[in-house]
Amino acid sequence: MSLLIRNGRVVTAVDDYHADIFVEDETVSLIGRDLDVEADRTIDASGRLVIPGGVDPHTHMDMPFGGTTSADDFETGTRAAAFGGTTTIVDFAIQTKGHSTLEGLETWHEKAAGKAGIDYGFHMIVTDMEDDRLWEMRRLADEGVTSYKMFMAYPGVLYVDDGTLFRAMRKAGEDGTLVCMHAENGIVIDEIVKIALAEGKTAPKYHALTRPTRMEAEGVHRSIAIAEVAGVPVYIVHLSCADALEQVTLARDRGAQVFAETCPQYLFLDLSHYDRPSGRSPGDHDDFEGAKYVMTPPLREKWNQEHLWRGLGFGDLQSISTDHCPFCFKDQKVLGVDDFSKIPNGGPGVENRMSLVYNGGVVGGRLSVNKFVELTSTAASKLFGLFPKKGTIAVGSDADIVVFNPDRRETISIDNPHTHHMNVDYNAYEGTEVQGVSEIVISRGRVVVEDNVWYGRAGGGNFIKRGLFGGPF
Ligand code: DUC
Ligand code: ZN
Ligand code: ZN
Repeated sequence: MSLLIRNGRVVTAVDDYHADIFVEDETVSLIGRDLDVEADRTIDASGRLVIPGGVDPHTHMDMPFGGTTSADDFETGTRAAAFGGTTTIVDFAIQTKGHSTLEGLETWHEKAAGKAGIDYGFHMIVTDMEDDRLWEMRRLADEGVTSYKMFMAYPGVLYVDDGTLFRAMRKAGEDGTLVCMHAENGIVIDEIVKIALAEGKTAPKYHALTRPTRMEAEGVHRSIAIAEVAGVPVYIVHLSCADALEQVTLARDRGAQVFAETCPQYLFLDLSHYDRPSGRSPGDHDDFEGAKYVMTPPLREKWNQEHLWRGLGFGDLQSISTDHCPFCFKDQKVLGVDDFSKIPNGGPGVENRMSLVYNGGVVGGRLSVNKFVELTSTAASKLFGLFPKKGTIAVGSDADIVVFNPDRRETISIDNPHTHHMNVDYNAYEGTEVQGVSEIVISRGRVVVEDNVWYGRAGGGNFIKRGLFGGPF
């Protein structure tokens, strides 16, 4: 099977030129002007950007959490990702406390195999790591799971203490792997939550008000310090605020191997969303609309957003992921209708990331088009051992390619079939108009989305064994 993409403006993290791209089977085999080749199919990309498929290094499909399970599984979630121009995700397998991480990996393989419509990899969430289990970490790396996530938040659930953190970090450093950190002081936060509930503060907005930015900044500072002593690079996930960013910047300025991502929710949504009226009839959980935005870290005061954009522009933040972890408003968020601490934490976004970042970044004059590709695809590919198969368009790379219309506008809405394929009953960006839409999405040489129709198949995506951490960059 061969495919010729003609007349497009090819944009990678470093290039910007007009050319044809010839794809044979799953990879790019030729790039040039007016290519004289025969192909099974030709796509005319005139007036379009031709960019590497998006790489979202932070999703939670089919994840048990908060007494329920995230609403997208690997089938619905990867399909929605593809509609939005993302062709690779790195999801999080979880180690059940007291059990082998290898068992956890097996469980996540079972969840994804035969379901994922695009390629995927796994990080491993480590929930305990005694000395006699440390050998598993190297095994995981050999299995292509070359990064781990640990939580300083959620005591009693996913939380690990500093000793565990250090042990696992030291081993990861020896093995050449990367540690991802959910950096928030969960012990202090839980105390603040107890105080709020005792005072009768139960509404969704108290989720945000009990998680101060200082506690995120403290987690970032502490995890970086421990990582420096352990001798391992660290990647701060879902960084949400200026306070935390300052810690990353300070550490990078003194040469520490620290990397960080932020997410669209922290760039486009803010604290005021917790006070949004429901628009429904009184009595129907009228003051509960804010539950849609209960995620961790929470949305912050709006002024933080300019700091995050600046961090992206200056390179202190390397990547934009989604932390896609959707829960339905009616059936799942409602678990916390009388107590914000019982609202399942997480929100949807995997489908809307590329358009949101293009619109806010490139159209908004904050990012070059190359930087847009770097932040949504290339940097994550490099950090997480996927490059150059993923994250660029080059001879020999996987043909994960998006034909992106930089002029087309859509209004993101649960009611707009062009913007919402996620298996969740609301869209966090409802009513946001974006310019820049993924029109044709190609996964390893196969068109999986065109004209808003799904041509992929459950099981069409492959598990990707990722390489070791290769930075710094
Ligand atoms: N944050 C969320 O909002 N959901 C899942 C896990 C996390 O860290
Ligand atoms: Zn997290
Ligand atoms: Zn997450």
